[in-house]
Amino acid sequence: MTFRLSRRTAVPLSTVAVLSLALTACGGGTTKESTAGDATAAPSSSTSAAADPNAPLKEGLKIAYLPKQLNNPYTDVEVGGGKVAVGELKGEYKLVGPNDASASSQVSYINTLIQQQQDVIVVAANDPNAVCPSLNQARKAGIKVVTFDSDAAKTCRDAFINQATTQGIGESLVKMASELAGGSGEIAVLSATPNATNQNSWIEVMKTELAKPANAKLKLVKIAYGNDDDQKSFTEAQGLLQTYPNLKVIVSPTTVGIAAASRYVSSSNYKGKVAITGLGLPNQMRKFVKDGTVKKFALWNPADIGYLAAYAGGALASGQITGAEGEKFKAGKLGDYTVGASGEIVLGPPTEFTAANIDQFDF
Ligand code: RAM
Repeated sequence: MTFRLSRRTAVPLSTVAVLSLALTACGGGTTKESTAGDATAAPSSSTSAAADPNAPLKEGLKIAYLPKQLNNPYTDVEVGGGKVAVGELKGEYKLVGPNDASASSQVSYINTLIQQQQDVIVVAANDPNAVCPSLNQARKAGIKVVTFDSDAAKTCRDAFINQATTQGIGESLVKMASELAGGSGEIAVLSATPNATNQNSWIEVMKTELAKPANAKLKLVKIAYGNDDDQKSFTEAQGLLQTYPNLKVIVSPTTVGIAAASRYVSSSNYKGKVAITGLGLPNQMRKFVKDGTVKKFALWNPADIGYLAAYAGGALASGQITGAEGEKFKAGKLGDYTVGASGEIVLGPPTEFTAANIDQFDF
């Protein structure tokens, strides 16, 4: 497993507040997946042909990106990195996807990508199981499937690019919430969609962390879902504050949710009384950090996830790796990576953003 700092802008390491995370669960992956809907399971990567680390990287690979949804600023950054990497690989880049992150919204796109005989599909699953039959059809047709950002069930992809360890992200969300709540009081989660593999796996870790004696005075009163829709997230944040007058912190592990909640709080009487934290894009959150609504939040560089996914896809399609644990490949400017347990490839630790460092980031 290789850890890399997920920054795009070159700033001295000393100026970056890298979260100190207990990076213990590299193979942790998702917790909400099952093998349901997996009747067409393709053979697992570990039983495929042996990897040849010296195989030349193929040129002209057709690498298609299917993010959770197109109209999300996070997606733009993510696939932007992918496009750069596909260019470096001398491949053919394609981007398709739905405008909402609902569970079954991606299936028709996968079927079209199969017909188009793409070499690699890079997908952020809106539901771990809904995409499985089509993804396994793709794999049977010889297409390599790389999940990124939000995993599918492990039986229907060759590798998963995780932005950071699931354990580390969940722990950091609780740590930030605890700090902002002063160690006690009510907190609420404003998540993305109820089916999102990534958010659900982080929330599971949060629950485990909150059950520990050290967090006994923190009470999770509600998990609300804004569906990664700006307006719904705004309304849900408003509802949380009205329903729970003693709420101290809203933790939003989605860039859409944290921005909407911050916008609501920044222009309400709750400003300065209720803290917002979670996972956000520095460019979206800067104004809320500057106006004092938000003290701290975290993220990785989404461009690096898209970039790493292209190189992993290229390595898979070229036979350099099969997705089995321990295989190594090169990911351009990001350096060397090793496939972890269950085909998981971890980008690196997230970065914590505060007023002190936010201006050093431009994404
Ligand atoms: C939103 C999406 C995405 C997630 C980020 C943090 O943009 O839900 O999947 O990784 O937030």
